[in-house]
Amino acid sequence: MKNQNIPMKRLFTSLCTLLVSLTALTARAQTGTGIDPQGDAFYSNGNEAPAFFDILAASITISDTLTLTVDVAGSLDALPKPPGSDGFFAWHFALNTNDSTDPPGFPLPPGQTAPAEFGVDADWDGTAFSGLLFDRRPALTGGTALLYSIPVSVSGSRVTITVPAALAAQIRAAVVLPGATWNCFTLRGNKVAGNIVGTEDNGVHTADTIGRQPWPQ
Ligand SMILES: [Ca+2]
Repeated sequence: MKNQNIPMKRLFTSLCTLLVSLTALTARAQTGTGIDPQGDAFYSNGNEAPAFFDILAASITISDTLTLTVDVAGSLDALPKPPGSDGFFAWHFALNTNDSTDPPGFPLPPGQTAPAEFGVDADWDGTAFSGLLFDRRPALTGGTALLYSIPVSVSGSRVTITVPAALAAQIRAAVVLPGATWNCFTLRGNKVAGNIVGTEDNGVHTADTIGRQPWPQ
């Protein structure tokens, strides 16, 4: 019996170790979700916005990667060409990781500040979706925002943007609690000299918004 007990003990110990590992993995993912009514998507000029801009829910899940999703009221298949010269549609997340700093500049004009240290976009240019992460923190010390191309996928009426692990680690490290927030909005606009410039003067019109949500923790 003694000889049989030793393998059983080892098996039990291994199972416990596995369970602890799985628990640690599960505990590490944190999700924040915001919901929004249907039928409330209007451009800032008062015109009703398309259903693919009408946000129903948005979420951010933090694990090794950051996963951001937006569910909208209309299909994202066969989207039209955005109006205007070099027009684009965007499903945008603003990540205000530090509520005590407001970086200036991109995607706003030089000198204009906004709370978000990071932005995450899914952009549609009339041909394809692209994912973009921008880190606005360098502008706090006279530098310029860092831009990264990141994966985006679109299925039905859901947009999913993934921030890869190395970049997600930078965002996680930048979070200052309490006060950190995230929010989500949809917009159309025109790119100026290849860049998104977020002012109404440049044809940017927001369509629907989920306001600031507490950082998941
Ligand atoms: Ca901030």
